Amino acid sequence: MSVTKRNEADVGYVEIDNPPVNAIGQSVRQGLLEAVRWAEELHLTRVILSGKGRAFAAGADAREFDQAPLEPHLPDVLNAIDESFVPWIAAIDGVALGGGAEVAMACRMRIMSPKSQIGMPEVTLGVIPGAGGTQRLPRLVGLAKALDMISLGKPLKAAQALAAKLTHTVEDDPLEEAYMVNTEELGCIVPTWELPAPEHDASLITKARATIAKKSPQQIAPVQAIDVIEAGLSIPFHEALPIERAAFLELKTGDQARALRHIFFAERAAKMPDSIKAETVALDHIAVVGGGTMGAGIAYALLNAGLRATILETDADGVARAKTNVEALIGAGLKRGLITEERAQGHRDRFVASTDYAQAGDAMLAIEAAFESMDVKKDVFAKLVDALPKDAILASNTSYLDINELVANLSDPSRVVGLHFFAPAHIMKLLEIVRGAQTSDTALATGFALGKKLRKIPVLAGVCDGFIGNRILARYREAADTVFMDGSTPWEVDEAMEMFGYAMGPYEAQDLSGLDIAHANRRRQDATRDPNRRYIPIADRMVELGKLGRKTGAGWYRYPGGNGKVDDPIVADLAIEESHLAKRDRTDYQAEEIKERLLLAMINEAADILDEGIAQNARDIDLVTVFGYGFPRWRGGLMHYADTLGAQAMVTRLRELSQEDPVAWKVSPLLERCADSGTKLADARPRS
Ligand code: T1G
Repeated sequence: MSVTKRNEADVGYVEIDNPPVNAIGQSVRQGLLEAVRWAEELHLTRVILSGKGRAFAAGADAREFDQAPLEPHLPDVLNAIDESFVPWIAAIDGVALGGGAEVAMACRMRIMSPKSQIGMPEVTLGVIPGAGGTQRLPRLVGLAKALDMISLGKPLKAAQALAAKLTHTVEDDPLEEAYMVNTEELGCIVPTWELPAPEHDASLITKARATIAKKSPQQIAPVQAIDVIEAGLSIPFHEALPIERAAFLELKTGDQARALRHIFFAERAAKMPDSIKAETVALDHIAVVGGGTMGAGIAYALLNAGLRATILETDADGVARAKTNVEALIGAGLKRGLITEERAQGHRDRFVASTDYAQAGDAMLAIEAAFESMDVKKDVFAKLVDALPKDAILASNTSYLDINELVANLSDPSRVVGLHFFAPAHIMKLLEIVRGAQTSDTALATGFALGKKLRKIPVLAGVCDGFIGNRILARYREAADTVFMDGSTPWEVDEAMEMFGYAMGPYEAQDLSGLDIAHANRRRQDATRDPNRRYIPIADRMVELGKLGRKTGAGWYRYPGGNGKVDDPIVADLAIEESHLAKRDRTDYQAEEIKERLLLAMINEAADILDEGIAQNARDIDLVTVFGYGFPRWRGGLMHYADTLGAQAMVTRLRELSQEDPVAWKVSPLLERCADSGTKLADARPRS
């Protein structure tokens, strides 16, 4: 059943019942249309529309977007509601989003509960409202608010909706209130479609365009949304609807909408693999070793999830630093209004920092976020083994180190798992769950359970240098340094990747994190590096010159006065000098080739990662690249983007590049298999 209906005397009750969030699929549309006819046949005086469960309606069913639209089409259903002589009241308790909001706006009246929300997030899926939203919303809230809501996609809380006149009232029991509404009052409300469109205001349109140019560059849906809203200001409502519909239908089959839908569903599919059959250990009290930036961020994420967190440090200074760092995060949460004073106090009550490991004696999970040194981490694990219950799970937040080596001295290596958080740990959604050779299913289940509690996006990774994300990042930077060495500059490389859609290129990003981190990893890899692999020494030269990035006032760029970045000719000269020393001819790379080389380098590396089983599937690699490394969401992630290029085309180009450097550009066997079999990366699986 998707829509239920009943009447009590002359009042009709229609309920959308399509769990879990009342997505408006074909059966819901059919049910709503039938309800309009039913109410008219019974000559009801009102219909009260509600949503069963936790949502009013989450919008059109995005799973239908890859197929041809099925009748009845939502615009037609909503016109029937809006034009019916029986007035409908939307009793909203939960979320009314996208098509859900459009249904509510086709009703004569809206009543929202205090915790409910209403909004038009279509642009986050690469489309625009396709059922009258671009025309009804401006009529209800005015041009400025409508432009803002639709082009940015941010929903309104009930109180904001009331202030914007998008809801008539906010009531604890919308259903009851809808029943109590005076019939005459209801009869006086003008149907939404008959309301006058707001006056055209060029300054508002220009302002809205400037805002999206900054906030969502290169995305086409926000631009189209503004175009359609503007078109509707000067033509009758029913003439504007076909313009809206045409734009929606065209967008939903486009690359950007497909990419954004892919990520939307990939994010929700990120769960523990069915192959892992085990239960998590208790998570109510978790130890975190190390109270630095990462440790404090992890502890704060635990506190935010309502858990107890004990940070273990080596000395009193470390304890003081841990307390300061966590308190600073609590203070920031308070300042931003993300937590109340009461919740902040709750966090403080559930937080301990100590040098005494016995303070975490009952913790069944410990996460070490100590200095990135194998010896330090092994020492920490030894102390945790002594202090915690023997079946407690031990996790390492290491971003590179080999988990299998880390457990070498442990009597029970099965209890160890990698939990790779991304800084800032309480904000970044990605969590790489690293499975060592002997990691038990219980340890993995615990990692996934923690990820769910922290509302993270968990991705299972195998053990290799850098797991999934940092291994791709290392190849990305190597390709960038090679282009830089052979004929470009950091700013040309960054500009090329920003043109592709990154918020910032690899050099500006590394100036933020610090050049010393990658430098330390290169030194760690010295002993095992392939001697036949070309080594680019420029980044080492930078570290030798003390150019570590923003933190030293200069890195790949200069930051005079700590403000904006400035190109640094000294850095450009380094490459020329190193090229000369290496007797290499320099090439004048254009942006298109820079972009192609860096993307193919990452795709080829990711294909190996998938081939080796370090990642389970391409979708997980998309989640890692989008949620951990700034890959543009509207491109769908690295592998989704790769599938738009096609395996055969990529293999052909990679073979050309391998003529230049057969080691760095060795074509991934998985890509070759995909090219030979015509398989998409999305459907490719590990070799074994
Ligand atoms: N279509 C299909 N499935 C959806 C869906 C949707 N719109 N929204 C959620 N789901 C599934 C989701 O995949 C998951 O499935 C389950 O519901 C629970 O979701 C015509 C064209 C509503 C705030 O953009 O923002 O309307 O994993 O895990 O955290 O103009 O879902 O259980 O199998 O996210 O409580 C516009 C998208 C569509 C809202 C609930 N609407 N959804 O969050 O649960 S386009 C949206 C959300 C449109 C019209 C246009 C969230 C939520 P599974 P969940 P949640």
